[in-house]
Amino acid sequence: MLVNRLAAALLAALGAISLSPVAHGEDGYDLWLRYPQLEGAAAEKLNAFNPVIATPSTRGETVDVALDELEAGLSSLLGRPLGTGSGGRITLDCGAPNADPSGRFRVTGSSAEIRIVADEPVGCLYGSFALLRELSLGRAPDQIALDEAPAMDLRMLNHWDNPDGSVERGYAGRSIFDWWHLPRRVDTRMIDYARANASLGINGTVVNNVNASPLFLTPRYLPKLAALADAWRPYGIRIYISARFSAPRDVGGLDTADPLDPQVRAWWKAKADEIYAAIPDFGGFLVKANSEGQPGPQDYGRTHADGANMLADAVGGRGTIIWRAFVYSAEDETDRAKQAYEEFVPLDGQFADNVIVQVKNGPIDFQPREPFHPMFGAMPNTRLMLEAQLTKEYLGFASHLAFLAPMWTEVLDAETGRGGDVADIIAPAGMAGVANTGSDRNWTGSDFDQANWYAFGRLAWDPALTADGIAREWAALTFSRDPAFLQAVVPMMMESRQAVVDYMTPLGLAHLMGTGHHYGPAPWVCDLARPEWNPCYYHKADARGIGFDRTAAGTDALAQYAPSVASGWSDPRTMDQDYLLWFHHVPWDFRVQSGRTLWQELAARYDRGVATVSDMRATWRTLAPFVDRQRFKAVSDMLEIQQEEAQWWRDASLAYWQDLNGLALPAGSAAPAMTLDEYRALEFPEAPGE
Ligand code: GCW
Repeated sequence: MLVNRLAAALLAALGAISLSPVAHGEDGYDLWLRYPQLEGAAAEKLNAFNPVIATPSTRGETVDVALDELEAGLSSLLGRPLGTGSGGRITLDCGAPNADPSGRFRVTGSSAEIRIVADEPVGCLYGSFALLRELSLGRAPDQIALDEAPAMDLRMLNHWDNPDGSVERGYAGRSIFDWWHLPRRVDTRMIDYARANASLGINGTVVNNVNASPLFLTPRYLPKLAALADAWRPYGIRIYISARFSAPRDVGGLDTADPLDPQVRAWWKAKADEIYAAIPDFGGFLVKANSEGQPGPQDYGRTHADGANMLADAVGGRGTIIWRAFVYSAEDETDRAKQAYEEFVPLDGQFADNVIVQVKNGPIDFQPREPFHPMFGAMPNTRLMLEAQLTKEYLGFASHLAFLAPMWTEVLDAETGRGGDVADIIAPAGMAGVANTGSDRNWTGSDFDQANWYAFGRLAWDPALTADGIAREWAALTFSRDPAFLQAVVPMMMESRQAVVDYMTPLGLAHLMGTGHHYGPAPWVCDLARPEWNPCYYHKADARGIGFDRTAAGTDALAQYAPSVASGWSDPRTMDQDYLLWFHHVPWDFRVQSGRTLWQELAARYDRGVATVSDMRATWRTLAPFVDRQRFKAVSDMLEIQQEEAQWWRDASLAYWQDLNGLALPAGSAAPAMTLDEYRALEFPEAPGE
């Protein structure tokens, strides 16, 4: 096989023939757990080792799952069933189950044995997946030496799935949770979902939307939730639900949800007891309160801490309350980027021990690029968790290829100036990712969006991993281990997110997407009811200049950062230009660091974004020999859409800015294909996810 490929590559290089794609098709369902048969030296080494799984002395559901994974994965890598007689022994020493497992494991290989040692069974499961990953990547058994423990306790997905099967901001079909048939029927997808998560170390799942239906707190849903909890328990995954704060009123028969009201407190306590009776390891509640119309403690003149602590009291030592800091209000004239900090930082130290405050990566809302949220580091006496968004609400849905690990490492590595980088600040709590899964056969709507699920899990396990290392691993596991493939696909993935920034919101611009669905450019929208719904609120462009002044002369949002950080962003001439228009309003003829005027630089960045997408397409075209026909075509089709839409973003944006500033396009920059009015008239009634 390898020899054939080399020969084919040589001939292709000579221009003698064109390569035909790998013939068989794959639909992507198996994610990064495909374990295709090893070839070459890696196959020889594993065959020489000839793995035989030794039956561990202590068994249990999690150890059994680990054994199943090893058996299936190893035989798939070998292309034959495992032997039972003599051979290289794989031994598991898994400790005893523990309510609060560390997840730690060690995997060490020699020519005669691979040992998986863990503090408790789930560590053995993680170690088994890690071993399979190493072998899949071509590592020889006697070279395996892993000693790992997760950097943070909570590594969770947040699903924005609704009881009717729709998914808010979901671009991969319908919900994977079949509430209609649960609890009687637990779809096999629920097991494959758990396998995928466990393979990354993800240990918690919130199954319903933060814009929560109170249904999840009714007796009708309890058996459904319990059935999922039972299915996922062997995989080390605890179930959580989003709780609607007004549930005592909505479904509890009370006339208030005031967190200080004794009847309300008693209702939540009884509700928690009822849940724990059915699901002893229930994780807890995630709450979106007093944000975007959701009910919350402020409806009763109480604080976020009052609300969170009331729920924390109800679950007690049994679980965790995850309280979201994504709050903003139309009545408040304050810069939206400042509101969460202003509401929460004064409450530092007031939250109960089992409360975690969950903070989005940036201060606005999952934009292609935002500076890190100023709350990180500003609440030393509160556990803060990072919320990332896997589903690409503002980055082209599942249609555009954008690998998000570079975005997340940018945030995790950001120095807060107040006790470490963001990864340090969140270490005592964890990371949550808004899931991108759906009923589509490939789970995530596009093959490359699987990489974002993978990357999220890997970074929550170890935020020190590099984005390109993760890309390489994922691409090798998902498509091909061939070095020539990886050499081309990894750089393509690595530049993809910056490309989106360039063609959508270059130089620190943000929130210019279409109203409601958030797809496509709409920088011209200025007349929506709430000020901060309008792109114009964010770009503040007019005939003279563009950008949001967040310095002391403007909203002074900059002052929410530590002085050492704020000073780095205070001078538009010397600062990182990627955040320029986030923090500053500058004239169109402002000189940026490249020596160009701002207007020229904007045009250059849009053009660069479009050009990168063309390059990505060209790269992908060369990769047909390494990818099965079905997934090759699926990715090609998406890249074609992305290229057209990158151009659309660039053209429509430039047409609008030009309409404001009256400037000619810089030399060499092509005129938009349509008029501004034509771009403004475009509508997308079928856009998914709203
Ligand atoms: O990103 C915005 C989305 C809303 C979402 C909200 C939130 C779940 O547009 O759809 O609601 O954020 O994070 O609460």
